[in-house]
Amino acid sequence: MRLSVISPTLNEAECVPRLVEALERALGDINYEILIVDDNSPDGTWSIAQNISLTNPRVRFLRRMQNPGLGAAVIDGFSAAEGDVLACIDADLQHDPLILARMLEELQDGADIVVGSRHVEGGSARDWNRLRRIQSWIANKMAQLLLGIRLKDPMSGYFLVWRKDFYEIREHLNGKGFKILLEILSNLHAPKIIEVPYTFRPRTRGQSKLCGRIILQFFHQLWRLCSSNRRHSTR
Ligand SMILES: Nc1nc2c(ncn2[C@@H]2O[C@H](COP(=O)(O)OP(=O)(O)OP(=O)(O)O)[C@@H](O)[C@H]2O)c(=O)[nH]1
Ligand SMILES: [Mg+2]
Repeated sequence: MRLSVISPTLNEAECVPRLVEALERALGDINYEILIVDDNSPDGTWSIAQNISLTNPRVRFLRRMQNPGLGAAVIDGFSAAEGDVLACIDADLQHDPLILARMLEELQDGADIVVGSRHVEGGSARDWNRLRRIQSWIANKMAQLLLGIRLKDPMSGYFLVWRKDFYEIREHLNGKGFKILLEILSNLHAPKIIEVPYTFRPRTRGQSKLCGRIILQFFHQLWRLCSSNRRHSTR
């Protein structure tokens, strides 16, 4: 069983070396590879990843020159991965790598998809301000109600999926949204989902990419997924 850990990056030069170290500590003797999928970041994130890959055979990188965007980067990373299991993790260390081993166990024990969750017991996003909490609550409720997703943290960007399942749905995935997990969940047929709690940490390096344009993209993504679900259910 091989695990591929895919991390999409945009201007995360300071974060990438820390992420690689944290993953190495967390994954111990698990058979894994790390794939940094960078959108040709102006801060040279891809060259930092390239330098690490020269001395660390577990690390690879993709420098994407076209079709920028988080969702498209994850799809390309998953497509280039060699493991049986694909993990998606943010580079900024807000996702705790220490739960990866448990997430992998849950998948091997029968789950189709395992999600790192801030909203199940034991999880939290305690450093969020009031506005971010309200935004997150609204986004969660909309995703749960409009897409019928029974998941406490459907907005998570931290998840594991079997590569064979990704290949089955790959051609139906639209990379235009920021929330690739919603695309995957909307395309898998009645998946068994397990949520593993973790504490979403504050970003200590680099800058957030969450902005008004991304929020608009999210509404567009929800509307698109919701109408395509309706089309399928009325057929
Ligand atoms: N390749 C690629 N990666 C991206 C893009 N946008 C964001 N990312 C990466 O996706 C991950 C999540 O982005 P963040 O900006 O941390 O989003 P967030 O965690 O929802 O927001 P914060 O809590 O404010 O950090 C990070 O590793 C980013 O570098 C993009 O357009 N292309
Ligand atoms: Mg982040």
